[in-house]
Amino acid sequence: MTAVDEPPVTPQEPAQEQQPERPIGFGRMKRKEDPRFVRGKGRYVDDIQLPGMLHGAVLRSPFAHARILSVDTSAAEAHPRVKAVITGETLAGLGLAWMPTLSRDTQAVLATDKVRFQGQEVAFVVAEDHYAARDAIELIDVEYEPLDPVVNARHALAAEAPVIRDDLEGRTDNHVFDWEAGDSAATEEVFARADVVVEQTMLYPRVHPAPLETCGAVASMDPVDGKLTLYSTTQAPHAHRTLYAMVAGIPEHKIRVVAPDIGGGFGNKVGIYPGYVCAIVGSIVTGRPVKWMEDRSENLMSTSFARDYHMAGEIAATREGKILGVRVEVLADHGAFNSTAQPTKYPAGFFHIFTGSYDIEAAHCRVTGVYTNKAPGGVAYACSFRVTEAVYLIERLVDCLADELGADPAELRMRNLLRPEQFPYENKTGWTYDSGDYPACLRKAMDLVGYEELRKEQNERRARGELMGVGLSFFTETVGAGPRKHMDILGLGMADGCELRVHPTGKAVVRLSVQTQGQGHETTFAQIVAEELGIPPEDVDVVHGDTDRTPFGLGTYGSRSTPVSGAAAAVVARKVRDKARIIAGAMLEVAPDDLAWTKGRWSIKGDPAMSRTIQEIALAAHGSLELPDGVEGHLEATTVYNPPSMTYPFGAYVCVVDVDPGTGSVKVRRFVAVDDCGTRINPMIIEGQVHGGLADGVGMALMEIIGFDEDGNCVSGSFMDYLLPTALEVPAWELDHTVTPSPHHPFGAKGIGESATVGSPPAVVNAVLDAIGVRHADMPLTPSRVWQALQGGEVEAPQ
Ligand code: MCN
Ligand code: CUN
Repeated sequence: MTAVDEPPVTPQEPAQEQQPERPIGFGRMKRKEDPRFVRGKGRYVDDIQLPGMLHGAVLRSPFAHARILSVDTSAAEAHPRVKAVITGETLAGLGLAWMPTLSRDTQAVLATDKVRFQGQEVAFVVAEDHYAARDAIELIDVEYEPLDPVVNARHALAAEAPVIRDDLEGRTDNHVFDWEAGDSAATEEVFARADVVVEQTMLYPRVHPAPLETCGAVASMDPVDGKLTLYSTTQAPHAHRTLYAMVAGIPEHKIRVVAPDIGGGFGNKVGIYPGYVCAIVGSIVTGRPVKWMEDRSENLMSTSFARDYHMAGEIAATREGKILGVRVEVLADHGAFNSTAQPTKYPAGFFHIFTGSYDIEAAHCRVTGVYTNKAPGGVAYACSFRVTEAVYLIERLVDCLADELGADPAELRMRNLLRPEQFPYENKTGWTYDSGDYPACLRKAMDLVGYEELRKEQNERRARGELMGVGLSFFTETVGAGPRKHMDILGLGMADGCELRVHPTGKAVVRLSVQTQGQGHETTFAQIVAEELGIPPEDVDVVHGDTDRTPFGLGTYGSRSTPVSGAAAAVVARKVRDKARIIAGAMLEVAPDDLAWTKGRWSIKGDPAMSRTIQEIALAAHGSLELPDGVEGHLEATTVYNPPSMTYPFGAYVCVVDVDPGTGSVKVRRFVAVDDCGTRINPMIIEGQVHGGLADGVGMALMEIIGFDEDGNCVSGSFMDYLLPTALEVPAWELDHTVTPSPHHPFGAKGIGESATVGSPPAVVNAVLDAIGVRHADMPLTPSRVWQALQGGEVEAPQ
């Protein structure tokens, strides 16, 4: 395995960079974790087998809204292989029937009074094996009194709507929160003097992260020492541990949360689900380990969905196409419990980045959250906390404006993009974008796709009655939450610890608070340390996903690992390097100031032959060398990195589609993506992240929706109904990049994990609408919806 930067291996990888990629540590290194994955030797939660382990299954509500009249568990309890049946009543006795959510609401662990969405957890059976547990939940007799459900966010706010959260004291409606950002008076003023105002309502439908591995846990409470070990599918082991301690009253040092290999998270594994809590309670009451793994339908129907944002947007501009203002009213459907995961101050996540990448005079947004009889969760699915919705809004509005003005959408964007000299740029909702050269990025994408020729081709095809479309999107993301003074989740500040220890033989171990779900942290974090210490990345072991073995931190989501924890890894390595300098000074009998660093060694200034490598220094640090006063032996350091600000990756995407006028089916012919995530650690991993995100975008734009019928039945509970894109639906991606380092990150990196999911849906939608000459139709643009739009009729709104 080498860490050298290989020459470009695909035509997509350009020969020249704005900044040359660094030769060691940073580079196109093969993933250290893959040898175990490609051999089927990954160790996932469901692979864990503990002696005496029992199996749990959840009984779920068939109704979207119903009162629970009685729960009879006697037949299930009589099942010979059943060890325990837990109901809401059992939990109420322990004070555990309700748990706090990440948004400071409460969520029923097991329903006691009412069920509030189809698939809600009602009872939990623990049995000798998985099949017996499943059989026994069928034996539980629950008497329900069905109530009217509300699945439409607008209806939920009507005066006559049934009150879903009557458990909350004094609650007489389904309103969750109101939140606004920007300056409404200034926005009104620019709208009043604008030549053109375009309005467009749009729905970003409810979708699902749908990770390959569903959610699950193995809970093991040791009845002797009172220590709970929880193996679980979590993206945030430390935050989960603290929450379990707070909720269950188990002392925090007696809880160990382990996230072993995770088969994809995509945001689905940020929150705490009732199943985890039930597994813990099951282990406490039986005195044996309990495993709970949900199946695919349970995952799709009851765990953290994403989006469900009803947006009424307006854009104001001059006749010449200078954008003046944007405003938007949003109705945010949060389902039955407000359990979205985002920093406390921001109930609408980072939606306030809806001014996008443009130089706009004024902007204002208002977001209203509502309860509906649908599964709770929200935000998740590679979203950067609602940046997905914000980017979709602005990128659709810009295309609507182009349509209104008869302008070319690329030219309109180019004319309004922020210019490089405007950075750092404070947008109209008060967020400071760190760095960027947007026009260069868009130009690169247009050149790569051959924009002008495509427009010519489109005109020729149109003349022949063929439907071809070209769609653009230019996005700016905000990733890397904190700093801790502005950002917390349930009071836990968003900063991340990191520990680095160099062993006597020069091999190192770095311990992280973040956790990979497939992003390749075992490789890229080794590369960061390798780069800073000048040792091979193979010599750096990355430890993560185990609260007993790693320092506290808030975990992986919102593409925060590289901006926050990656920064921590660099900082801690620099601390080690500084300490190594003192020790090298003692070894060479010179003052540390007389030493200069060249990769991997400290040498006497002007006499490079007189030097000590990190490995030599590590051995001496553990040996009998006389150290200066106040300097301790060994070579290690710890840090807690509190990011000064967020990082702002960006990109320009161009999608080319062909639409079949007879069937409305869409073929994505080409997709060009030019991303900028600042300094790049591992280009191969970045490309993998972008490929996955682009596929997500094509899926959401064309296929994916979690839908409901009028009775509140979820009609997308399997992969037969919830369609995911496969290799057949996506083109060979054409990638390129620019590199604009973040000025406040130790080595200039920004996040990349969600960029393509955030940026690609509007490019695909813009392309399809461009092909069919329709101003707007809501996602997913399935063949039937495209066909309806082509017939000129109203396209039925998805539910
Ligand atoms: N990277 C890099 N150079 C940069 C930035 C990132 O080489 N300048 C590398 C990182 O070192 C890391 C990967 O790219 O190995 C992603 O880094 P980052 O952008 O920091 O994102 P996170 O590691 O925090 O991952 C979270 C992000 C999110 S929030 C979702 S959702 C998502 C995504 O990652 N879930 C994923 N990508 C995923 N990819 C896989 N395979 N599985 C998931 O569940
Ligand atoms: Cu929003 S999905 Mo990712 O932040 O875990």
